[in-house]
Amino acid sequence: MIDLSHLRADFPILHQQVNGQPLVYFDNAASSQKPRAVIDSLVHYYEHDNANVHRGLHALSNRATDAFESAREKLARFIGAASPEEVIFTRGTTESINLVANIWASEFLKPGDIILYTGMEHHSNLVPWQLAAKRSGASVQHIPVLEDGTLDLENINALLTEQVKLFTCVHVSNSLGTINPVKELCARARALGITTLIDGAQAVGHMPVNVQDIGCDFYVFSGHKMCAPTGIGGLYGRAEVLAKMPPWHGGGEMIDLVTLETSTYKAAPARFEAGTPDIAGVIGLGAAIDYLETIGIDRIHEHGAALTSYAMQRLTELPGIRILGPATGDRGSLTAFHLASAHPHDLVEFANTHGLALRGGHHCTQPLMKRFQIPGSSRASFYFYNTTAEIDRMMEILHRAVTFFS
Ligand code: C6P
Repeated sequence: MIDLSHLRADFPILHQQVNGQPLVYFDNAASSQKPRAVIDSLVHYYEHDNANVHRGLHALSNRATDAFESAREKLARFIGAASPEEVIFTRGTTESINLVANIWASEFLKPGDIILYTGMEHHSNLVPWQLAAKRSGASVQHIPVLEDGTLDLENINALLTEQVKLFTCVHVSNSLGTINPVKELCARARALGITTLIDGAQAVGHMPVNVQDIGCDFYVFSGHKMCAPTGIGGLYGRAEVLAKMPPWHGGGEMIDLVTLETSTYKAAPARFEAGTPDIAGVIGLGAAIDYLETIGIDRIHEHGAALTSYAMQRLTELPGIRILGPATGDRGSLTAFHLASAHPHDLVEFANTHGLALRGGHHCTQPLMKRFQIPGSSRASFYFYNTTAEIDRMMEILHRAVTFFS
């Protein structure tokens, strides 16, 4: 396994005790920690360049605009978009999906159409489509999940039909760690003229992502899961698709001309970014990408896969454990499990008393918990600053928990 432990020095928050024990932070799928370089970029912006973007003709506004637009360019390159104009800044995955489910759907969904998603989607990629279906008279269908945590694609030809207008799928499941074959699924959908949206919340910043290679129409993600501040994220939209979409929020910066009767609108991305954006957040996201690129996304992916495989191997030591998701193959950098002896909430509280941050519950995937007939799961999710020594520490604590709850 490659050793990235020296990078821990870049994360001030990791060097603390929780409940008298050294912090082990294994809740990265909920939100990652932030390196000093990202924190410093926010301080630098507020101390030197703070001004509104795209509006001013003065030095501070020009500097803020340059930093803001340069972050868009970095992001476009990082996810393999054809141009920065295909990248829209949003508050994150949830807002990006809601944008498409409101704006694209209002234009293109009609009664009788089908929205196809999968049984392993986060609520953020279910509820907006259910709302869109209700508004438009379309219906929703799903691809089932197999016992091993992969998609059941046996009947895909019966599900992915010409009646489907939108197909959406999570790239990496936040509850199973499954990496879905999004490229193959998008190619099938595209052949039928179906618009596609991929939820990359657990993929961007953890593994190489290239939206052109995937061949999707939309790709959504959150900055806070990839070292950037909270409140900032992105929506990739293929230029041709964005050009056909009406505006989202109305307000400043998204218009060409406004009269008292009517308005005309700018092209993407400005058309979808009304009002003053989260300038500091965007600059922080740019700094996060710089930071991740100095490490290398392949190394980050390799390290996450090695940690996950080590954790999964060690977790089998625990009596009565059920590990969710694929047992072999490439996985996202997380592992979720259910212990017969303890409710996930009790287990996570016990872990916290020992300084270990896990997440317990349904992880905003209630249909998946129902599918596996469990009330929820406990989840350890890793990032490049985590170590095998921390997994060993987790195992000590989990062994104690098994004794405690039995
Ligand atoms: N999952 C987790 O602990 P936001 O909240 O908009 O940044 O991301 C929503 C979201 C959408 N899709 C997937 C696959 C996700 O994992 C998440 C966020 C967190 O698993 C919070 S529930």
